[in-house]
This record gives sequence, structure tokens and C-alpha cells, in this order.
Amino acid sequence: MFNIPTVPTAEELLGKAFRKSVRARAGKSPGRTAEKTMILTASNILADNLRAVVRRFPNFDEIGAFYSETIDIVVGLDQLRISLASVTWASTKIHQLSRAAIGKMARVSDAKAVRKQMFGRTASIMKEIQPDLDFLNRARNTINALPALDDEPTILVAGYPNVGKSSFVAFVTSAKPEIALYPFTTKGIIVGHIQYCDRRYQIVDLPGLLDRPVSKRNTIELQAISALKNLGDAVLFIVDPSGTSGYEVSDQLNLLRELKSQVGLPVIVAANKMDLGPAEPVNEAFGISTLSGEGIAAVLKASIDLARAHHAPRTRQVDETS
Ligand SMILES: Nc1nc2c(ncn2[C@@H]2O[C@H](COP(=O)(O)OP(=O)(O)O)[C@@H](O)[C@H]2O)c(=O)[nH]1
Ligand SMILES: [Mg+2]
Repeated sequence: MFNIPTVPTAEELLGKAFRKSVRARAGKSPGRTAEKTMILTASNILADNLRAVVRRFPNFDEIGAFYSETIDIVVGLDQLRISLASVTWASTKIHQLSRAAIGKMARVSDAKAVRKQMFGRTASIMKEIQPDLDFLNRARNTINALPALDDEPTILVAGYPNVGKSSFVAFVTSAKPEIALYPFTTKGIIVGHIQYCDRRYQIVDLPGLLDRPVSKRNTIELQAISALKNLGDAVLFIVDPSGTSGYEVSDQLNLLRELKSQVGLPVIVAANKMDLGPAEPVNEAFGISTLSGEGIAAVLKASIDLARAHHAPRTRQVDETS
């Protein structure tokens, strides 16, 4: 999804700029022209590289509400904006310093001293933004690790642990787990795709997120749950009335009620493990078994119809490779 390049350190950028400035001076006789060349080379390299750092971050207003809310949760959009602004500031400032130094060279005799002073100030500016570069690189690592979620009608799978969520996703798709460094789950998010009639649908299993009562959540998890309204178009809530999951049906139905109010998406309910024989009936639920396949086609069709009906295209990131 996101592929932001490594953010360099202040030291790396300074090293590169000063090395190139020394190389640019080579062959020139010592004096004003040589010093001026050094200043221009160093300041151009720094200003360009700093602007490139900023440019390679996505525009947070254009990536869609799910990604911008998620990045806000896992990284912090305010701090991101502040750090990107600092880097832009440094780029402008270094450019100004170089113009001022070149102007000063015309007036004083010791051009070398002017260049040295300019390099010293430049190094201080770079040192000042090192915490921002550091933050941006950590943010870059986190953002790049977010799973790719396509702009397809999306069904979120919810329900208590062991009710058969992963089994359902595996049954209906070619799902592959994706690594995600969300603070609220250490497990991989599972994203599967289904080709159904004329188009593709996405089905997402978020282990650790939609499988416990909302009342037991910390703030970050609650924010994450509320961000899901931007990702999903429908929720498939799986109940296990067989007793084998270890959770009471009444607790499972309480979670269903909570999610309905928290996530605000239309919900389809399926009662799984029908193959185990008669169980407590669940109101308005599709009876299914991911073991025998019974009822799966009907619940899948209902979920897909619901997701398609509620799907509005999300804004996508512009591909950087072009
Ligand atoms: N008998 C039976 N077992 C099932 C069925 N679906 C899932 N299971 C079992 O229930 C357990 C939990 O399933 P899993 O898909 O990992 O649940 P999750 O925690 O909700 O993702 C596993 O041992 C599955 O084999 C079903 O339809 N019938
Ligand atoms: Mg699972």
C-alpha cells in the first residue's frame, strides 16, 4: 500500500552535502568562486533532499478516511504534520542562508570564513530537525507496514474468539494474512478476496479487535473500532451457539448489540457449527457450518449484497512509482 522511502538522518544528509561540496570545489583555484560553489552545492543538496522527504509522505487528505484515521491512531497526524513542517522550514532556511552568505561574500574579503560560518549554521539547523527526521522515519516504518486494503466492497468479520471467523474467511476466499503493526493487535490482519459475479469483494478478519466487549477496550482500541466504519461496508457477525467456543450466547449477543451501535454498519448474523446438531436458536441468523459448508452460500450472498449496497468508493493513494 504505502511505500515511503527511508528518511535519512541529519548526519547522513550533512555528510553527503559536504562531501559533494568538496568535490565541486576540486579543480577551482582557491577564492571566492570556489567558496561560492561549495555553498551552492551543499545548500542545493540539503534543500532538495529535505523537500524530497516531505514529498514522499502521502497527502493525508487524499488517502481516505480509514487510512488517515488509522495513521492518526498508530502514529499521530498532528505530530506528523509538525515534523513535516519542520523539515520544510529547514529546507527554506538553508536556502536563505546560502543566498545571504553569497551576498555577504561580495562585500567581505574572507570568503572562506563566510562559507565556514554558513556551514556551521546549516549544521545547527540540521541538528535542530534531527528529532523530526527521527520521528518521520519511525512513522514511515509503521505506515509502510499497514496492510493493503483495496477499494472493493468490504465485509468485516466479527464475533467472539473460536466461533469460526477465520474458518469462514478461509472457506470463502484465498485469504492471506498481512502483517500489521497496529498497537491494538499483535496478530496479522487477514484480508481475503472473493470474485462474485461481476466484481471482487474483500473480506477482513481483524483478530483481537471485534471479538471482545467494547466496555473492556482502551481508548486506542475504541478509536480503531470507530475507524472501521470507514473501512467496512457491512459486518458479518458470527455466533457460536454450540457451546464449543466457551462463550455464552447471551454474551455473544451483547457484543453484537455493542458493535451495531459502535461501528454503525449494517450487520448480518450467522450461527455457526450447525453440523454439531441442534443448538439454541439465534434470532434472524443464517444457520451455517464452515466444516460442512452448509448455509455458507446463502450467508455469503446476503453479506455481499449488503456490502455492495452500502459501498461508496474510498479515495486512493496515487501510486508513487510513475
Ligand atoms: N464443528 C465445527 N467446528 C468449527 C466450525 N467452524 C469452525 N470450527 C472450529 O472452531 C474452532 C475455532 O475456529 P476459528 O475459525 O479459528 O475461530 P475464530 O477464533 O473465530 O477465528 C476451530 O477449532 C475450528 O476448527 C464448524 O462449522 N463446525
Ligand atoms: Mg481467528
